[in-house]
Amino acid sequence: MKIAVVGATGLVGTKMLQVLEERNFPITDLLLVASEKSVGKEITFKGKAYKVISVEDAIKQKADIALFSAGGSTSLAQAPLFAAAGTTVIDNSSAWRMDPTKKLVVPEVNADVLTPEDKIIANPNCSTIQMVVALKPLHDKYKIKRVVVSTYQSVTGTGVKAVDQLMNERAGIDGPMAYPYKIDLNVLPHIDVFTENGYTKEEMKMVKETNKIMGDDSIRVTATTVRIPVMGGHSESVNIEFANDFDLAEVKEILSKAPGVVVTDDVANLKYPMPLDAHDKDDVFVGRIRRDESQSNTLNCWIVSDNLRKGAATNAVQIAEYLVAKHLVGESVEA
Ligand code: 2RA
Repeated sequence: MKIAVVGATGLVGTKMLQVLEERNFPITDLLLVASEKSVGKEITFKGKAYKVISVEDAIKQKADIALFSAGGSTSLAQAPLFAAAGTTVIDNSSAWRMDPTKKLVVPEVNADVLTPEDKIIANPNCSTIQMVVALKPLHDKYKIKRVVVSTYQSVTGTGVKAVDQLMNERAGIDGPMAYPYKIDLNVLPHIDVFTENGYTKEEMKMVKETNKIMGDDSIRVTATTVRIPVMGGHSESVNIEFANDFDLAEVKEILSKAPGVVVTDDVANLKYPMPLDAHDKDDVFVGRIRRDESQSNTLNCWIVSDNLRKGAATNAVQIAEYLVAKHLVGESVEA
C-alpha cells in the first residue's frame, strides 16, 4: 500500500507513523506531507529516512490511503483533492465528522458501514472514541437511553504548545500560553469554544458524534469536558441509563470480552484505570464499574485511554487496516 501521512510533523501525525510501524502496516511506499516550512525535513520510518514533500507533490503520487491530521481547514481544502486523485482519506479533524455524506468510524463499533465508495472517512473526536468503544457492547445488550459524561482531558489533546505550557509552569518558566489560564495545579472547564447553548464545541462533539457512530439518535447524551494537567490520556466518568435492568457481574463480563476494552476493576486492591497506565497503549481501560444507586437501570464507570493513540492515530490506522482487509481500498477493491 502507498500511504500518505498529512500533518506528519504534528503530535498525532508522529504518533500515526509510530503506530503504522508498530502494527507493521503493509506499506510499499510512504509519503510524508506537512506545511511548506517543513518540506525537505527528514523523518525516519522503519530505519529509512524520508523527506517531507508538498501537498501538491503528494496528490500527484496517488497514494492508496492518506491519513490526515492537519487541522480542519487544511482537510476541507485538501482531502477532496486527494480523493479526486483516487486516494482514500482518513481524516482526524472535525471537518467531515458531521457531514451526512461522510462515514464517522470507530472500527470496534461501526466499521461495517464502510464501502469502496467512501473516499473521505472521518476519525471521531478522541473523547468520543474511547467512550463508544465501551458503550457499544452494553448498548447491544441492554439498550442505552441516556449517557452523562464528565471528562478529564490531557493537555496532549490540545497539542505541543499546551504540553510546553504545562511543563514550563511546572519548571517555573514563563512561556507561551496555549490556554487562557495556568493549567498546572488547575483544571479548565473549557475545551474548544463555547456555543450558543452554553456547551463547548468539544461537549457537542461528544453528544452528536456518539449518536452518529452508534447509529441511534434515541441515545440522549450530555457532556462536560474539562482540561486537566496530565499527559498520558483522557479519563471519563460515565453514567449510563439503560432501558433494561442489568446484572453487574454480566456487565463486567461483557466489557471484559468486548473488542478494544480492558477491564481494570479491583478496588479492594486499588486497581482502576489511570492515564499513567494507559499512556502509549491502544486499549480502552474501564473500571469503577458500579450500579448507580440513585436511579434504576443505571451504571457508573470510569473510562481511560491514550487520546493520541486509540483517540486518534490508532483508530485511524485501524480504519485503514479494515479497508485493506475487506478489499475496500487500493488495487484489490472488490466492487
Ligand atoms: C482535545 N479532543 O482533547 C480534543 C481534540 N484533540 O483537545
